[in-house]
Amino acid sequence: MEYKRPFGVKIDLETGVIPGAKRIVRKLSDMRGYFVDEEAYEKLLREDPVVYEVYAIEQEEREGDLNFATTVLYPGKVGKEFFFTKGHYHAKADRAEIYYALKGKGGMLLQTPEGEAEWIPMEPGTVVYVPPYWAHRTVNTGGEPFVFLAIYPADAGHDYGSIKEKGFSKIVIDEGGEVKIVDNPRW
Ligand code: M6P
Ligand code: ZN
Repeated sequence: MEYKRPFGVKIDLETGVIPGAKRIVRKLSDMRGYFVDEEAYEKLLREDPVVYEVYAIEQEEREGDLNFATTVLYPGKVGKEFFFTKGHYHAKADRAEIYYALKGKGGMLLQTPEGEAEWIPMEPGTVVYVPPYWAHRTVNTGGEPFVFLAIYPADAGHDYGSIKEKGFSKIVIDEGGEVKIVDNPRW
């Protein structure tokens, strides 16, 4: 049998960069319709900031194998809403995932297909278990880049559809300097 070769890579803990990884950049213009305050979105779009970058080491989509990726989620807000990742279910919905926070401050919004939401705060050292079937989105609630590692089954895939349409049942906002998890008015 032909074995795959093992390897080690070193994550730059300051920047989140994984050498040799595939880099994906998500700018504000890639996230039209995701934020609640459309006026604030259009205004900030003139600058079109990078919202997050992903550095992914991925294998062929095969059961039993693992992918991993760092995400560098920049600080910022659209109106009151903190910058976040798009968020997704897994295409193979029963696949779980592990996140490990490396730098900065934020949290994860998770949601069942029925719309039951959970908020897990994250700081360096926090490990989050994403159970099968839960959609997941990370949010930067701090003033510096929020960097974390994610490890997920190689055949999990991404299902963005329903999150792109409806979002999560909760949103994460800055209310007078405090982080608040409130009902999504568009849900
Ligand atoms: C983590 C992993 C990736 C995911 C990325 C960005 O690194 O969960 O699979 O792609 O976050 O999140 P999204 O795909 O929702 O934009
Ligand atoms: Zn995932």
